[in-house]
Amino acid sequence: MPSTAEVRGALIVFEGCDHSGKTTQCKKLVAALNEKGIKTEAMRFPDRTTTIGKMIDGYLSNKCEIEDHSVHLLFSANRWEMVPKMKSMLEAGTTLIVDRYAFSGVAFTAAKEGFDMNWCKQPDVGLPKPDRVIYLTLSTEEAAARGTFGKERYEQTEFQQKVSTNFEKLKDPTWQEVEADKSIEDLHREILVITQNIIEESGHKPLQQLWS
Ligand code: NYM
Repeated sequence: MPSTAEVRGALIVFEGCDHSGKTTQCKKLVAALNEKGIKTEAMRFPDRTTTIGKMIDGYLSNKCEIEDHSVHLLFSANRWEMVPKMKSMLEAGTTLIVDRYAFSGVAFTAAKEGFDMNWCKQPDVGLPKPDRVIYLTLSTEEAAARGTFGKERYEQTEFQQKVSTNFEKLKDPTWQEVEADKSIEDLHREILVITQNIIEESGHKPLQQLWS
């Protein structure tokens, strides 16, 4: 069990549509922060390594069907199962860089027919609240032109447009919107400055609860 540090780590979440560059940026950021001596770990949701995550992986890669409400709850359960680990790492002073979180959960499920955003939020109420959401924006056309779009479930332009609209509805003034339409290095430099500020600001503030 890691011990409690004087200054807690920051909880920083990356959100955005598929292929907006989140994963690349998260990896580079974790490496850069550690190089600067800021203890940092990467996390991602869904975490496909757990029992629940393996079910989600089967669903996303179209190997199995899961009813829409049920899979929404599985995505949420996949976050809750990580909460004890997240809390103990944050308390031990480790900053967490998280690739997707509950906002993806809501934005993707609410893009399906017959889903209400408020219903979608409920299972994630009370999760650790991110100190900042870094929201990478990119036009759906640009995202579609980047790589293997269309391989997994949800990777269709029309669906992604609905997801984008939902992210816009979820966004609040604590989100930091960053235009992702630039080179990997330029975007990285911009994000590194932003995150160092967040880490400094968050260390002495208590961790809050999401949507409660
Ligand atoms: N996704 C992700 C959801 O539908 N609900 C969630 O709660 C989360 C965290 O899974 N298309 C979707 C968004 C992505 C897909 O994500 C897999 P990734 O980052 O490509 O592994």
